[in-house]
Parts: sequence; structure tokens; C-alpha cells
Amino acid sequence: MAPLRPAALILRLSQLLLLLLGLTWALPGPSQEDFRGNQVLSLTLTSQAQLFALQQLDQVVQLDFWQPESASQLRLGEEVHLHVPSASGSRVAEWLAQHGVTHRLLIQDVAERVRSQFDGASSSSLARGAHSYEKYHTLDEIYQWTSNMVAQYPDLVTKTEIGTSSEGRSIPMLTISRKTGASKKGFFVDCGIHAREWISTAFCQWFVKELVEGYGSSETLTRLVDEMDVFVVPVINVDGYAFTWSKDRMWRKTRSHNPGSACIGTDPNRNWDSNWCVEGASPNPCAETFCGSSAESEPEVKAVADFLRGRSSTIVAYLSMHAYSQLLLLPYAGSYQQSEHNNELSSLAKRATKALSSAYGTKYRYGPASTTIYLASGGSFDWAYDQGIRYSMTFELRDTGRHGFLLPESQIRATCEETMLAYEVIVQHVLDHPY
Ligand code: 0X9
Ligand code: ZN
Ligand code: ZN
Repeated sequence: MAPLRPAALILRLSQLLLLLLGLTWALPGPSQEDFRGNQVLSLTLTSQAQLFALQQLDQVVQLDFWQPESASQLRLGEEVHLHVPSASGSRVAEWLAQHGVTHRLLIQDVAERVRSQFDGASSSSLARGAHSYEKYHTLDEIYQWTSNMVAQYPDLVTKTEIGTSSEGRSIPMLTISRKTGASKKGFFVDCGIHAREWISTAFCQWFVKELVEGYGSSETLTRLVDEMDVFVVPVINVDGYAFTWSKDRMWRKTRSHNPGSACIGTDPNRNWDSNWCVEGASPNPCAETFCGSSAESEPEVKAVADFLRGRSSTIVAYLSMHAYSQLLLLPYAGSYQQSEHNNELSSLAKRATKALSSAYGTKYRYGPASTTIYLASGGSFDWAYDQGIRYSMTFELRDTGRHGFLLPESQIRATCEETMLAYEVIVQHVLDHPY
């Protein structure tokens, strides 16, 4: 065999390089977390000993709390929803038997539920390229949709970038308002602060649709768009949301790096400058309720906080959308202190949840977050309320655990329709009592 001339060698090497490149290129991208055999259990703790034991178990096996958010927020007598990885299944079963904890199976196979959430009406009935409001959408589809809304309703909708995320993604905000030239009060809604709560993000899209399509026909919504600026941030936690589509459907936090820790992300609903990291929040970067390195350390939180600070004298309502549990929560979450407007907000929440139930019988509880669920400081609506935004509330949308975060698309319509009934009550009250 003749020795290779340098030129030929380079040719061979470059062929090899191309081959290698081709191979890595053909490898699948980061694949979805494997949820096969994972279960979600509902249990109720009846003694302090059981509660303590569960906190200990949480230290040694990998558990994912769906309700409450962490072992530190456990309360006796309240339902606990526990997502158990298949690898921890037998340990947990043993533990339940050993401690005599009564429980029932909520989800037999999480992987199956991840698939079956995509059961929404197919979009074949829609015009080509039209946005289905009864489907869950990727972040890119939502970006595209925000642009389309501006293009379709230029008189009503404008888009601004309220900020960018840790990973550099844009956080768009839509403003729905009939341009009158007058300065108006503001009505602010945010969705998707927690990545895995997809129904929240679906609601923001639905709400914008209702505003633009209901303009001119719904009396309340027309008044809202005429008289106020409605600000909608459809996905605050854009990095986390993208991650739930690409890698881990159950991701909750942001995706920022934590110096000195291998764990990623901060809970963006523990990162606000309100009693920061005092109650129901963790200083541990590996915790689902990690409060961050400082208040507003997360650019996503700072972006919204900066906007609200700048407009706090004109913004009169702040509604933050979460899932799940079917609750309408009022200030405060971070302390048992009663808010100055508790009576007004409670009676408003009572009427709003009653209207909500009238459509499909969906039952909501309402009240100050501290007593209705758990103490948790550093949350967005406590902060907003203390900025002087009186109508500050948090929704926890459907359901109560049957599907949990994996609410099927076939429930988007009903969930959004009933929630709109609550919104109409709130909007009407805000319009009539703008203070
Ligand atoms: O824990 C939360 O942040 C919210 N629940 S969720 O399951 N969606 O994560 C509750 C929000 C209540 N308000 C505050 N904790 N500030
Ligand atoms: Zn939760
Ligand atoms: Zn949430």
C-alpha cells in the first residue's frame, strides 16, 4: 500500500471528522425525563410522629411533593400529594405500612398521564395555522401567537418585552387596551410563574382571546378594555416552561445557576421582596421552594417587579395564575396578619368563586393564603398588595389532584370558561371601585 500523501491524509481526516459530526448530530437531543412507573399518592398525616417521619424519609429517598410544595409545609389532617419515582416505590410502600399512613393512589403511571394530557380536540377544524386555545403550546408557539395577536388586533393589542430570563429568553407582555390617548388604570395578570402549571399559561391565552373577541359584545370586558390597560404576561418563567417541554415535564423553578451548588433554579414565587425567605421557603438551592440568593435575584421576577413598581400608582389589580387545588387566595401568604382590605376581598372572592361554580359545579375555597393553604413568604401577590395594589389575588386552577399538573387538554375549555366567570365578577368590582 502506497504511503498516504499529506493531502490525502487531510482528506481522510476531514472525512472522519464529518462522519463524527454526522453521528453526534444524529443523536437524539436531551430526552424527556422518564416517568414510567412513577406514581402519585394521596396521603393524610394524622400524628406529629408521621409528619416527622415523612420529613425524614424525604431526606433519604427522592420524593417530589405536588401538594404542598415541600416537606416543610406539611400540616396534619391536610391531603399530601406525593409524586414517587418508580425507584423509590418499594421504599415508600414499606414506609407507609410501617407508619400506618392511610393513602390512596391518585396516578398509577405518571408517564401515561404525561401522554394523555394531549387529548384536546384536533386542530383540523381550525383554519390553517390558527392557534388552538384548547391545546397546550410550546414557548415558541406562544411567542408566535403574541405576534399574531398584535397583527390581528392592532387597535387593541400591543406587545412589549417586559424583560429577559437567565437563559436570555424574551418575556413578552401583551397590553390590551382601546387606544384613547387618556391615561388609564392598569389591570395586571400573570401566568406560568411555575413552569409545570401548564393550565395557567393556557388561561392567559384564553383570557386575551376573550378580551379581543369579546370586545364590543361582552359588556364587562368591553368596559375593561375601554377604561383600563390590561397587562398580560402569558409566561413569566420562560426558561422553566421551555424546559418542561424539552426535558422535565415536572419542572417548577427557574433555570438559573446557583453558585456552589449543582442544583438549578429558584422558586419564582418565593423570590419577591416581601418577608423574603422567612416562612415556607427554603435557603437550600436543591429545594423546590428555594428562595434564591436574594430577593429579586431572578431576572424574571425583577422584570415584573420593576414594571409593577413603575406603575404601582395606576395598577389596581394583580392576578397571578397557578395550579392546582381550586383556590382563590388572598393576602397574606407570608404571615397571619390580616390585610387591611380583607373584608372587601373576601366578599369579592366569595362572589367570584360562586360564579365560577355556576358553570360546571367546580368547587373553590377562598381566603387568606396563610390560613387557606400554608404560610409562604416571598410570594408575588403579597408583594403586589404591599405596593398598594388592592385587588391582589392568586388563583389555583383545576383540579384537586386527579390529574394534578397533568390536566388534560380536554379540560382547558371548561377550566377557562368557569374561570372567566370569576374574572367577570372581579373585573366588574374593580371597574366600579377603582379607588
Ligand atoms: O406555593 C405556591 O407558590 C403556590 N402554590 S403552587 O402549588 N401553585 O406552587 C401558592 C401561592 C400562594 N401564595 C404564596 N405562597 N405567596
Ligand atoms: Zn403545588
Ligand atoms: Zn404555582
